[in-house]
Amino acid sequence: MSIESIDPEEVDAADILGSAIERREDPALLTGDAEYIDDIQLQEMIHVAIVRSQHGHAKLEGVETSEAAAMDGVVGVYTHDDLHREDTPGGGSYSLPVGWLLDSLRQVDHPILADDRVRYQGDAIAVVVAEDRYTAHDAADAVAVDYERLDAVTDPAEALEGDAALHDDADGNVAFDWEIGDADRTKEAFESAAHTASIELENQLLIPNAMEPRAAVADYNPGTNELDVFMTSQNPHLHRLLMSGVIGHPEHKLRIKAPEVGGGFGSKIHHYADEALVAWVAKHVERPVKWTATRTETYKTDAQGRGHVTEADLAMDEDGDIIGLRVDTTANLGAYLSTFAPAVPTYLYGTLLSGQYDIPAIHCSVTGAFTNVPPVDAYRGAGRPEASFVIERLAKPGAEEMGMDPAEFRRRNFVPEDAFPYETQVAVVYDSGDYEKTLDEALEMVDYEAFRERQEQARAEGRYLGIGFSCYIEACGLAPSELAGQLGAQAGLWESSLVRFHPSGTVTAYCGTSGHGQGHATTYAQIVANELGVPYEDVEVVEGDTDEIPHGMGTYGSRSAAVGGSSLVKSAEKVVEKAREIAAHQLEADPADVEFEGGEFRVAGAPDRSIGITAVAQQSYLAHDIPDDMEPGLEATSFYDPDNFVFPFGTHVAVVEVDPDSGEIEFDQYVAVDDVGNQINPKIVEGQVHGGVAQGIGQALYESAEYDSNAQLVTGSMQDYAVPKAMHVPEMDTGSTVTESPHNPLGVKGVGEAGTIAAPQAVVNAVTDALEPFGVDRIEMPITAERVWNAADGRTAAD
Ligand code: MCN
Repeated sequence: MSIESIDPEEVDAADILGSAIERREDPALLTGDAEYIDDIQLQEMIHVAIVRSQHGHAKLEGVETSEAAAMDGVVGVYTHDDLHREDTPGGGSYSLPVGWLLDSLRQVDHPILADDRVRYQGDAIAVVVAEDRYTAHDAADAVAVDYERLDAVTDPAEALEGDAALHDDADGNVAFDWEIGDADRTKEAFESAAHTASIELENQLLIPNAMEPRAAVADYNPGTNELDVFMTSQNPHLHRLLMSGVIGHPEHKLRIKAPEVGGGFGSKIHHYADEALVAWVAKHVERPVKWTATRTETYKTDAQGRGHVTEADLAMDEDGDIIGLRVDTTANLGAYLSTFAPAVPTYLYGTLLSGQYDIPAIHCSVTGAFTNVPPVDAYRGAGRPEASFVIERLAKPGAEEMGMDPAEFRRRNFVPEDAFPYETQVAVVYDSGDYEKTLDEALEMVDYEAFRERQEQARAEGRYLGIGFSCYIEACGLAPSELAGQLGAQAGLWESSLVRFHPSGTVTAYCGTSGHGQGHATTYAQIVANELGVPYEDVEVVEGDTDEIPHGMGTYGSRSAAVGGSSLVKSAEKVVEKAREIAAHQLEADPADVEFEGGEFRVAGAPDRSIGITAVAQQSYLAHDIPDDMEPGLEATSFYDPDNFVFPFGTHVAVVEVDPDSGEIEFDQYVAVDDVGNQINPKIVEGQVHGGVAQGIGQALYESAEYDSNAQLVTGSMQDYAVPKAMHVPEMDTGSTVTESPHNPLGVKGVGEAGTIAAPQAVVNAVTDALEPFGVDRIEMPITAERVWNAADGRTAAD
């Protein structure tokens, strides 16, 4: 079941919002006409290669650059001492910033180029600049680094035992201790519980896999002191702010532009050392500079995701009502604190542990651990998949403990439909929801009644079918600034836009988000065309360039529709209000009597007295027939800062068949019913769910960043790190319900991370359900054939 996309010309203007029109960005992406960072060619451009640590943890005894520097075509070789000098702008610190602060956070220095110690394989040591990329890489190989190896640790729980101390300022490798909820109340709940269920989980480290590796082109003009940086960014304005501080260049003389970046999945939100280094080099050598990471380099240095080790317990009363949840997590933060890292396993995790359930007592404690892996930060879902994984994995043994059907156990514990807005015990207020509705639709789509019979029959034939549920919730539409401020964020979380009519009547909509695959050029044009009543084709969308767009907070946390889209509505409304005054002036009516619909202003009660908004736009620039006190032109800027997150939700159900002999897992069905509020474009929503589920299945069955005992990455290429291919991803049956968010003008909730948040536990629950006759209740992700085989090996099916 898949939604057909529609040619926008076949859609009535009045129906453009909510139509499944084709993505306008696809032709360029599919024909090679789109411009990525690596396509950028500038005159006199030179190339950078970064010398990286070969070891997971080592002291630097010496870095010998003379041979590399003497090679033909090498422009320069720079190490820590060249960058981090007292007389360099920025005071020579060049430490990378951390945007979110926690009370107990141990701030550690993160130099752009390592000083006397490297803390993960891939830590940057030196930068080589050469006339071409090949020479740069050859010269990088010629830099001789003298290492003294140190003990390394990659497992966060082991790191806390004090192995391999990473930072002088972080005793026992503890980055922070954090808790949320009510410990006493939760203790009492467990003391009074009639039943409990427990689980131990690992949520493995994942490597994001964007199509274009991280890359940057920097161009400095010494005459104007202007520094242009084209880079794989999800977050140009914030990167401009942070980079200006890191390299000491004035923010207003720094331009960050993100053309097509090949996706990001969160990995391009953070401020990395490498892009700042490229900017520094361009300024230092006064020539345009390009750096494109090799695939292996991105595997070793992109911020990774997840990395949790968790113990969790559920307390129930005698009827099966959940009365308490206790969670204890150790989170891997990698070698240094990445920009948003402290927020991910805390505020984006602990606050979502209540899931779709009405749980009266919750307590969660999290310890962040430094380890010898790259910094760990946001990866699609960022904290919310980990939370959903805990509660939805726990719901299975919870139901079993009660002898209840897993769907019914969930249903009886759902936050009821009439309880919204619902304040959880972990500090968030769910905006709206109807959890039974998505469950019911999913049960129908999967034909649950027939399934248990099918399962019985299959078992009798020696075939093992399993069903897994995931009733997920997430918080997205990342804003509001007030809340972010309370949580220690060092930036606001509003979004800003500018809607501009040109004199000919066409429109450009500028938005501070920075789409990188989500179809914003299409959906934003739908929003603006609908608000202004102009043809969809006449609206152009511009994102991702700090020189063109006044302000912005970027794209992550599935915020663009709810926050960016709402900002566009607000700007468009301001445009309409100004246009109404011009129309009233021209129609010789009171603005209060002028109605606006479908792009036409009409005098109430006199439908023949009307003028279209494009004609008004033209008049606004001619400026000789507008109200006296009015400035010419027709455009408006707005900042939109909502009251709350939005809370999309849904039910995903996986049905798998597991062969305990070969360990193979095959999908029988995958049903996804998501509620993302009103849908601007159902085809794009479906595409986002498909992509997200594929990544979630990737985590459940295939992907893992694996390190050896020396912290060497052993899954450092696409041959070893198993990103699922099309044949690994099942046909999905997608459905949806609509529960509007009450607090944004579009009534939308985000969808960009929904599938990734929902899928892993649906699959793992399905596999454990299939293996239930073998007594298997725990199996770690990725569930490889070997793991299945080992789990079931030697056991006999009870039936
Ligand atoms: N949309 C809609 N109706 C809704 C909600 C959203 O039509 N009710 C549309 C939006 O207008 C937008 C798209 O769906 O075109 C996604 O919107 P939203 O959920 O607001 O998410 P963002 O645009 O902010 O995207 C961020 C999100 C995240 S956090 C990750 S990670 C992610 C993702 O999007 N990375 C992606 N999807 C990705 N898709 C691609 N192709 N590549 C990535 O790197």
